[in-house]
Amino acid sequence: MNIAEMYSSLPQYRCWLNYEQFHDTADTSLEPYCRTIFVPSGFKVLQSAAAELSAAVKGAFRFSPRITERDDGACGIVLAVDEDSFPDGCDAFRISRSVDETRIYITGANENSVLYGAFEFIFALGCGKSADKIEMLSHTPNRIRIMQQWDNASGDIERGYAGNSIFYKDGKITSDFSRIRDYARLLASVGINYISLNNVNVHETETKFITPEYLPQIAAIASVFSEYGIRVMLSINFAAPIAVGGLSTADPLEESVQNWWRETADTIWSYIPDFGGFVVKADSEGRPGPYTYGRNHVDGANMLADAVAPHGGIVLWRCFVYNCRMDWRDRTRDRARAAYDNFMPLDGKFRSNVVLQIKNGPMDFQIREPVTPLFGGLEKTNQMIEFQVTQEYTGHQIDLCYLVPMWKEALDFDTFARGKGSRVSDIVSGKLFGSPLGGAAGVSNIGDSPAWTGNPLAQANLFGFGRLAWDPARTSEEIARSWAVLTFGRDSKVVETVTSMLLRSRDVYEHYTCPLGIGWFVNPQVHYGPSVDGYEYSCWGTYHYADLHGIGVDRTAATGTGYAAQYRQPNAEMYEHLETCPEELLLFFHHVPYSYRLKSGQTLLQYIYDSHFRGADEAEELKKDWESLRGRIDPQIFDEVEKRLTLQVQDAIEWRDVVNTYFYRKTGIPDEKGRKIYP
Ligand code: GCV
Repeated sequence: MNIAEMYSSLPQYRCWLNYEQFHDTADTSLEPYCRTIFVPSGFKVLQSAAAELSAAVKGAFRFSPRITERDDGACGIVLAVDEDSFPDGCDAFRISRSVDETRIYITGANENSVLYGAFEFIFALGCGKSADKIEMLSHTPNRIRIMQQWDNASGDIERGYAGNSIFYKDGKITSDFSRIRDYARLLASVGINYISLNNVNVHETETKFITPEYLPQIAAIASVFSEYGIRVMLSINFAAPIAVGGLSTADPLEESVQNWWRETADTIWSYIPDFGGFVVKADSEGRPGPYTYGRNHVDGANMLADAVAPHGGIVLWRCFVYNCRMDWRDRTRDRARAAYDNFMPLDGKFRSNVVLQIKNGPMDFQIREPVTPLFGGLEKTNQMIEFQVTQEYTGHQIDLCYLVPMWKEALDFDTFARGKGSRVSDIVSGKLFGSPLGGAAGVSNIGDSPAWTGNPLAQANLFGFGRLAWDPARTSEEIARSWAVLTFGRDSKVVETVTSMLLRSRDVYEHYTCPLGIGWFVNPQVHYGPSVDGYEYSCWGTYHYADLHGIGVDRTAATGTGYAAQYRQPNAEMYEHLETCPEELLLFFHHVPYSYRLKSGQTLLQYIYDSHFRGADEAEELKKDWESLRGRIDPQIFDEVEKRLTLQVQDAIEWRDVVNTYFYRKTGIPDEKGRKIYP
């Protein structure tokens, strides 16, 4: 028995494609259309669309539709590519009904788009939409919507909180593709069109993935994804010409190195004709890169871009480049400045098939950070935004933390790069500056746990990443609600409770962890649980500078590190001054005395105490809300979530007490409300 067969009866494994329960939700007005699916033969992605529709119909109406390519005039669903109706070249689909109401047409700009349309129809079925409300037109502004695995060949996943890799075990690539197929279905259902298969930290074995030793197996995985319109990419080791090529250098300006990469690209594409290209972490956290040879990121990225260009490949070059050997004693240095300082001078110099992949914030996926000023800075370079779906600093998929609201904030952020309304979403889509390529990358949160994401509620983040990458205008609430309906069915108490839990969860997590944008109060390395000074005297550039008077990092131009001045006006001015800086980011930009009065009238210190008491209480409320659903949810899902919420409540209490005690000890000032703070 393969893994998919083993797990396929579990609702937690089926996620939001739990067609069994569509029986309770589907509207009967759609039933006549579902009897026949018309689909031209010979197109593999269209065949996947038909197969998926068929499975959903079976769940909804308990019959299997007839699938045919011959139009015999019967009532049915027609799947068809119609390039002419979608001229802008982006993925787009339309669902429409014929005037005589005998046909539902799902048409798309290309095969992939028809598949996305089919899934949208399936979602409509699952959400109980009726035939007269089925029509819609949807297109994405983002050409690249990529899921990135941080999976290692060993089977471990860097920052993975849902078990081991579904791709690798003990240095070997799996030969059971059943689960990979189901992953491809999940990803395609939310519009993902690329996947990178290995960790950006590329170790010895994965360095060889680009060689004939591993390419047949990578190609086998790629062909599964390709049936769902997803192109495979690989993270590469910049020093591969030395490590596997036997050259003495990886200098990007050396002809031998350029030739090696060109030949390597030719070889890869001979195995995988729709290969996507490379993801590169270079000169970052000890990874090799062009700096070793006195070259810069343009030299490195363009060399790879030239190698993959003849095959239509792209290079996603990460901007997570900073000095990780800093001296905590030196308060003039600031890690937050690094991406901008490193990449702004290179604007306009990258090839057109290079995309700079930029983390949403300037530090590293904290629960609250400003948006990186590189968005709005760069004007002549393809850019995409990187979000961390896996919950490294946001609760390890133990704590509930629905991340879509945070991602929305980043995408909606106004950079003022072309005046008011210059949103990040329009920069990464390419619209604002007319860049040909862009989009969003998500670091995957799945592993081999039965629920994929360990915590079944963390599936909402996987679903949400795709839905937002396809359409950044969707709201956090509509994404949460539709996920809840598709996952749990239409019991309105369940849907309302789960939606509300998801929407509150990011604030709850922030309340009991790191206040007002300061970040980094976590235990080093593991990045879970409180340790206020855990990173304070380290080399990582992650300081809060708390003393007996105040806390926060002065990043102003006037007296601090100057980071605030990396933004365009009026943002730079807004962040520069304590009075105009958004309060949720106060400690990111300013060193603030504990006695400083916030807009609410509370002192900063009292805010820290209050938010931590509040956060711990709110965690308990989340748990109570979940308990109220006992008996209304699949028991395994219920238990998996309950188990984690119990831990979350304990952890929130630990956070509350550690953080409050820390500041009480620093200041000697008690809580105004007389609550228990341990001395
Ligand atoms: C893949 C953070 C994480 C690392 C990760 C790195 C990155 O520093 O802690 O595990 O490495 O980000 O994004 O490259």
